[in-house]
Amino acid sequence: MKIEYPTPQRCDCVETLHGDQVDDPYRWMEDPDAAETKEYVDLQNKITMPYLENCCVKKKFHEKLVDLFDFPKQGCPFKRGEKFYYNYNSGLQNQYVLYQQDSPESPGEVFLDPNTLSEDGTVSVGCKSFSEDGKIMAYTISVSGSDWKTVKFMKTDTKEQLKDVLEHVKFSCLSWTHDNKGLFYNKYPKAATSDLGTETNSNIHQKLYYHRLGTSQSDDVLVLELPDEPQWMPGCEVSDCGKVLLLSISNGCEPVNKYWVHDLPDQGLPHQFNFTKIADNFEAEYDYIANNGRVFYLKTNLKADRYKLISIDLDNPSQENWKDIIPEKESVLDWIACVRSNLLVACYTEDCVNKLYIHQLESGALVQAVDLPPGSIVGYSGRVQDSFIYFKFMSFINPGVIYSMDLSKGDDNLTAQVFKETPIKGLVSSDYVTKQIFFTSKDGTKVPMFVTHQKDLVLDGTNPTLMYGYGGFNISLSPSYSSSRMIFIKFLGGVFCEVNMRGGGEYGNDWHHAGSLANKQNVFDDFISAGEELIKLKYTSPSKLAIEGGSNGGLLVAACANQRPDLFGAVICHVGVLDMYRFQKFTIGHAWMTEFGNPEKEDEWKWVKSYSPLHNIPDTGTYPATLLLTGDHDDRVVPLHSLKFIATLQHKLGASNPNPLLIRVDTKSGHGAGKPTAKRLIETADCYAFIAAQLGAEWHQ
Ligand code: X99
Repeated sequence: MKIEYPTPQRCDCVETLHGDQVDDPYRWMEDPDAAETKEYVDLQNKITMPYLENCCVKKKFHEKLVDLFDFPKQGCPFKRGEKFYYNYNSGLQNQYVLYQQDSPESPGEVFLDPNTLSEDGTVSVGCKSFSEDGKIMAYTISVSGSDWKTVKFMKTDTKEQLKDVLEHVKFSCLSWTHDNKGLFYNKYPKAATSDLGTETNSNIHQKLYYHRLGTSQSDDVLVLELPDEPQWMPGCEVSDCGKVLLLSISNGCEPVNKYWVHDLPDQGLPHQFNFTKIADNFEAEYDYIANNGRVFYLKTNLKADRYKLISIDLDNPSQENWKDIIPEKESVLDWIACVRSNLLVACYTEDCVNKLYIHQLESGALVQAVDLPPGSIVGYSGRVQDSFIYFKFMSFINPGVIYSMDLSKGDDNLTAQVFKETPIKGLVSSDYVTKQIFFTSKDGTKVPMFVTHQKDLVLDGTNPTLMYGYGGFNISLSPSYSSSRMIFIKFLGGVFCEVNMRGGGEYGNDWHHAGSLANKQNVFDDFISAGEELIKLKYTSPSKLAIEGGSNGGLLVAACANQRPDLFGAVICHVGVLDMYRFQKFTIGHAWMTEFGNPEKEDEWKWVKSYSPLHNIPDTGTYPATLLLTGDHDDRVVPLHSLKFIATLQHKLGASNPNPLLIRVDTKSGHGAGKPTAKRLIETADCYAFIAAQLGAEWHQ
């Protein structure tokens, strides 16, 4: 079937970039408010939507997904004040509901239900932060998936809403002073438009404020501004004892920060802020874990590629006096929490699966390892004042188990009890297997991937296979359950493969740096090698191999499609970063220069020049079937990346390519966070319908 693509105007925008002539004929698409841009989006959707509707498994997939996703899901119970809370979704609710209860075993009652905030579920609740006495909950609201937040407040006993409202909030901390009178948060100077989240202007000059309950936002106390450093972001938290304000300044997405501290009085704020600089050079990351008086325990990567726990005496803070409490190990320390005043719960990543350990706080000595099957820890609760923990475990074939551990009876023979299992619907876990395969990448590096499929899969090179990856920002992928992937495996005979390329955090900061900046190509090489390995092992063949990624993973799949169009049968690219010459100009894009480099510097521009998806689309040849997805309120990776890319792809190859080159632009949708279940399921069914159609995967009931 021949598709007639739109023929958008090509303007004569040409720029000289470090001596190169760079055409940008679709520059006009960078204006989201222009009538031409909106019209162009409509034209594309009018081709894509009917195309997807006509893919033969679309309806079946959606029906099956609605059925198999309809099981209760919940988070770990946590204690605030005298009450317990947990997030719960009965199955298909658009947004999780927050319940309040007297104990984790007693029946809860609805405390905050975001589903009541809009008809279609596009208003979501983000962070929640309780005052120290548990009497007030601050929470953020976001509309249509935008990163912009409104902070609201409610009383936890009567559920009464307070009249306080905080606006212009994005990438914010929310941290209460222990007098329960107010909180610290971050605010940007002003938002540009009324339809928040559709604008593209750069997010700079974030400031740190303190809001006093019962007062107007315009009277908030300015705690810190950094007028000479518009891109720095100053977040803070109050120590568990309430006596110290811990300031963390970040400059981009690299795990490094400045770390400043300030004493807080018992009531109110200091008259003025003169921070003590504990670390002031962006050399390492410092993350507050606990304190015992003036001795502070911080997680850091200072001279520790895979992170460690150190202590710093604030009365004696120079670096030669810092102590290692839990030294760096072979595996990566992901997070640590202090519980029961003197214990630490530490979560590590070992070969891409999570492990939990319990340590003593002061000595750092190991108390015990928690026995778990291979998988991920996807939820945790338990704070310094609690003598219990809850954690949630998940794997590719386990939709979630919440365990509890009672720490009130000493340290001997601590055992995790099953608190809540997730009933698995329509599937028998034991019919499926997950294997971890280590393959050799282009430069000889060993890289792991997980494959999950039916137990009786035949390795004859014909299985529809979906490869997924992210590969950046020190973010690790670990096993997780997905109803749609299980449907792909069970009803389409599929193989699902998650690849742990360099650029992620799976093996520490060195693994990250081996796939960022000048080394970014290693990420694509690893992913391509993973595909070649699956073919070599007879799981699949190029025409049966689909790749999917989002955000930085959208960049991944687009770069791989450009470099190896012969290797893939279908490409699903969600909210991708695709114009690597201009990403830093829009919203929070400047923060990614720590990962991609600064295109305004000639040496660093050369890094992105070699792989920027928009600038490396082949001029001839066959391109794999491609579906781009974005949302009109994606203010993390603005839609213009996808719009310019699809226009260029269709212009260069649309007339000759045998495979469809499509874009789906959702309205009232953002980068992903807060997306209502109804939208998620439709979008997911669209993606798998496209994949099944391109790979020729048949539905087996
Ligand atoms: C971000 O862009 C996160 C943005 N962000 C900050 C925050 O820079 O949310 C920040 C500073 C302080 C507090 C909170 C924030 N991220 C997060 C990247 C990947 C990430 C992102 O969304 F590291 F996970 N990207 C989209 C990277 C390329 C595509």
